Amino acid sequence: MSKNSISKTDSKISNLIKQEHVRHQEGLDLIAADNYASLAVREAVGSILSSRYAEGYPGKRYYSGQDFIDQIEEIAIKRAKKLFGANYANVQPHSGSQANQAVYFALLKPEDKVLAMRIDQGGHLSHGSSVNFSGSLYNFIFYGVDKKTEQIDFEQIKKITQKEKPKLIIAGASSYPRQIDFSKFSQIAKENSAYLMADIAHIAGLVATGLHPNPFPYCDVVTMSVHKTLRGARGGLILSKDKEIAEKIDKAVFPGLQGGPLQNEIAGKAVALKEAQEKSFVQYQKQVIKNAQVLAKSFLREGLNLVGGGTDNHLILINLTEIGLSGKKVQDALEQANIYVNRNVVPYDERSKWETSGIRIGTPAVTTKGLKEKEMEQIGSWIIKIIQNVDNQEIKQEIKKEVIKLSKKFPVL
Ligand code: DSN
Repeated sequence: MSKNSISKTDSKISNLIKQEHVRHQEGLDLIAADNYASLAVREAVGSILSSRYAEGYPGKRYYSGQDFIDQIEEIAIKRAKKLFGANYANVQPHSGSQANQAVYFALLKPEDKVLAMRIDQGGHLSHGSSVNFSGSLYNFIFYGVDKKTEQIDFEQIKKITQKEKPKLIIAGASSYPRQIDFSKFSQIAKENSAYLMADIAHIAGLVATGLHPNPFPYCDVVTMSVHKTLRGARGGLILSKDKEIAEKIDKAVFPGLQGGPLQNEIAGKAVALKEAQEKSFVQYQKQVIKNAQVLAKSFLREGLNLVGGGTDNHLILINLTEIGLSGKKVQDALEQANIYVNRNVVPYDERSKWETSGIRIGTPAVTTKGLKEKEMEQIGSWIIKIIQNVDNQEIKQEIKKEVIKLSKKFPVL
């Protein structure tokens, strides 16, 4: 086996990694699901653990030599429980989507009814989309947001739940800019004997620091991905408060759905969960919200239409319908100026999911880089200028130069 580093053994891949790094040094990643994990997290992920197999759980593995692997997983579990106030944690899911899959596999039978947020109203692919395993295997029905306020419509949820009696209700979203009231969901779930699951993938960092209400004690199960606002290694996490549910979930993750857990990612999750308990992490999350609110205000000042009227969290969804531009058009125009966002459907969108009528903008990654209110004002004005001059190459090139200058002042590791 070669002992040389990647730059010597595989120059193609090595160069592409370097170019991706330069792209981040010279650009602004405003994709709401993105973030930059710390060097410590990345060291854990790139460690010798990436080559290990460890099917099973701590103390009950199918291979020998698991002393240290067990200790790492136990630490990750302990930290996850402490941070979110849960009684049980499974840190093995390879992703947030697989965490959701495991909960469905544990609590449902094929064809069982599940109530979730519709994808065009803010929900997620794994919450019953017809093109996803969830929508194929289970009988998903949907709630949405109120047409006027664009906030979760609890009256609608109550009515649908009473009529349809779903076995599971999902509270959670991937493009919802407002706080989620888990207590209201819980009341409806309890009255109708449904399980309640919160998918906090996007807001996990805010929940961990008390800047968004905690789904516990209201929910039976909580899923998340660890690498968004929580700023950890890539992967998923499942928390629960009930022993019986936790045992079902453990069986669903392994041997139900996954084989060998990614122990390197579990070590990365453990490191991130420690970082999330530090005071500086609370400051970071506060800045994530402040930065999103500064951006939101700058858009509102220019008369842009924001879904839900603004933001309480790390993301903003601009509805471009009145301007007559598609999300794709604006996403591509911003990319030409090294500003990265993703196009997103908006409530009651008439465009396809490929084109969309919205763009989703998030602040976790740029906040990790160290950008604050002043820079967000500047970025807001660039985004507005590009939306107003979407086909003007000269303006986009001018802004690109400014973006590179700004971005270089805030290097990423
Ligand atoms: N891909 C993530 C997002 O963009 O929200 C969801 O899994």
